[in-house]
Amino acid sequence: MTAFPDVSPIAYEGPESDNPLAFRWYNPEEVILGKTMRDHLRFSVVYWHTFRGTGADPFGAPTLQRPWDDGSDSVENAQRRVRVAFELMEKLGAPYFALHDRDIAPEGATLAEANRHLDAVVPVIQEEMQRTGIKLLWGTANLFSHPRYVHGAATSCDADVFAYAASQVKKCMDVTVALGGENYLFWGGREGYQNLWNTDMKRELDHLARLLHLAVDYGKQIGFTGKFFIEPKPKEPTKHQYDSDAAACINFLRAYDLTEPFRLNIETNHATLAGHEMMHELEYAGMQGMLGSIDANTGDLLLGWDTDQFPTNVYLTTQIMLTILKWGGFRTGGVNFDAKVRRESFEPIDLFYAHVGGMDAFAFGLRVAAAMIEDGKLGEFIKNRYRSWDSGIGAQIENGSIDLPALEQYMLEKGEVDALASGRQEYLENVVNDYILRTARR
Ligand code: XUL
Ligand code: CO
Repeated sequence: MTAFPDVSPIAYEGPESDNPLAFRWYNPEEVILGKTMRDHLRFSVVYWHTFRGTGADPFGAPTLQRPWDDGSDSVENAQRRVRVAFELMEKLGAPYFALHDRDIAPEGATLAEANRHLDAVVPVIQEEMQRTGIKLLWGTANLFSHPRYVHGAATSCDADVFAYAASQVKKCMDVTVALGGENYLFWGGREGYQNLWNTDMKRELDHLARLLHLAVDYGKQIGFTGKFFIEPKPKEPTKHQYDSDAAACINFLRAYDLTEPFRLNIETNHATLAGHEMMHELEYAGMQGMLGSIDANTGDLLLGWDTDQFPTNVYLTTQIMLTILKWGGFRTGGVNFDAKVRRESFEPIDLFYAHVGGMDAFAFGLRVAAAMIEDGKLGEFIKNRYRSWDSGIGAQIENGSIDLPALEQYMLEKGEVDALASGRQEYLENVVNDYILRTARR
């Protein structure tokens, strides 16, 4: 069976290609800054949007044509979907994928039944992973779709809901380990609140931390050696998500002694919803040593919700790759396309256009970022801007060898600060455009 008979494996054809199903910039074997593009980017396809998305929205019915999917909740349908998923990922040359437990197998009437469904699908995934060499970037439990999670999962007011969520996490960690998953993720889908009149925030956050500690402890028991991720998002579905942005997540992890096992998975559209640029979120996580992975997508600035569009903006991907390289590149993380084709793009082939475009946009961004780093002009500018800290009074302040009276004495003698230099923002934005345009012309 083939779901995409007309699609051959996507090949690198270079910038001059006009084949819509070829890479212009992503050349997996090409070495950039000492590493292959494949190893820099570690592309990952998500099971949920790509194989479970239907195109339904609050105003309309499903639109996406998925001829291999009979729309049923049967285990056979789930197993067939696995074969299609691996055909797509193999043809894309994506080395990784990511999943929720409920993406790969149907929910059950009881926890035991849901677990049995997983046990029936996981061997098919294992078989396809072996056949293709594609690996699992991370697994996560869906603790937000089922009505039992209406008041939250770990942060529910009902202790049985916590117990159910914890059981789901346990099983999903078992599945992740069985599939050799490199990380395990928590996105706090309904971990937040709508109204403080009915909410004990302190107790809810204590419970959230309790679940994460239970997962870390269980990971040790079952030999999970990967990283745990949490994924910041400020709103949607709840008005106030607890994991609202990188700074809030890091503060939470630090407050509950979880910074060692955890890193952040930063998503572009979530950064936008938090009122930050993606580059800001990455820089903040990076400087704290907490940058783990990214969910690659983009929002629409004219829409205030999580549209999860595929990223095509090379200015954005340049900023992302520059910041990721700055903080040492991906270790266990990768570029995970948490993105969906829009409901108007309903043919199966649109899944290929979307991923090829996203992969190429990131490959292009990597090339620009590498040029910026190799040339060093931008780095030099920042270094030079802070040169007053490298010696004299600046160095004394930084190394803590001067107190307030001594600082006052210094300034009393000097009288006023020396002339300041321009921030040169427009000049620098022009330099960035030069790097992008030169990379495109190369
Ligand atoms: C939701 C979101 C999730 C997580 C995994 O906005 O990004 O798909 O990435 O639960
Ligand atoms: Co995400």
